[in-house]
Amino acid sequence: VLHPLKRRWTYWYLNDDRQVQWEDRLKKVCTFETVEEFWALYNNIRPPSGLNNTCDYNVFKDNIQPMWEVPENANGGRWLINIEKGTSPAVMDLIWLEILIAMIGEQFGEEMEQICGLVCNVRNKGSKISVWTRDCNAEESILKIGMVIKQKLTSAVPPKGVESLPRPLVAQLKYEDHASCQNKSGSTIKCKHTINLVEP
Ligand code: M7G
Repeated sequence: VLHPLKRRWTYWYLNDDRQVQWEDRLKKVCTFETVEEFWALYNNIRPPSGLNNTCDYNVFKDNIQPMWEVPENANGGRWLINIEKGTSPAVMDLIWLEILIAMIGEQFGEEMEQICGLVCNVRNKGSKISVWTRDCNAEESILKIGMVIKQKLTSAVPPKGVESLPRPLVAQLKYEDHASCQNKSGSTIKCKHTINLVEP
């Protein structure tokens, strides 16, 4: 018996071929709509920590392409988790899997409508994991989504073979809109919301 997910999702890979345009580096890996199809895929591909520098993974709702230009993302933004350089690979992979399972398992409740997908940018300078949402002005939804991410990162259980994890897994989540990421001049991205996972 297969266990259907509420919706179909598509897993994408951005390769590290810097000779070609960004759009041409982006490839669909697979579309899945059952729990079993998800694990069959997940267990057969490298975790984010196994990707080369400059590669990305994206898992998006089946009808949404993982790029700024499409209407579902044009006015959107992202909850961003900065994975500091030097973070253990197990921590990055766990953050990715926790949020991925929360997303395809519909753990964001009514705010699922705001969610477009999940991205991991693997970068030597520090990787990034982000949840892309549809409307960067939907304050209430954005904050609810942020609180679910916070809760997932607080309760994540280490996988077998990983004895100890930093608690919390990361210190902070930041929400920023895609428009200001695209026009970034230096490091002046305005961050619209912040959630701290550690008490100051
Ligand atoms: P990034 O991968 O988001 O962050 O953007 P990074 O600076 O940490 O690598 C890097 C570059 O990839 C951007 O400056 C764009 O040239 C290209 N790029 C990234 N995204 C998400 C898009 C997109 O959605 N559409 C297009 N056309 N280019 C993108």
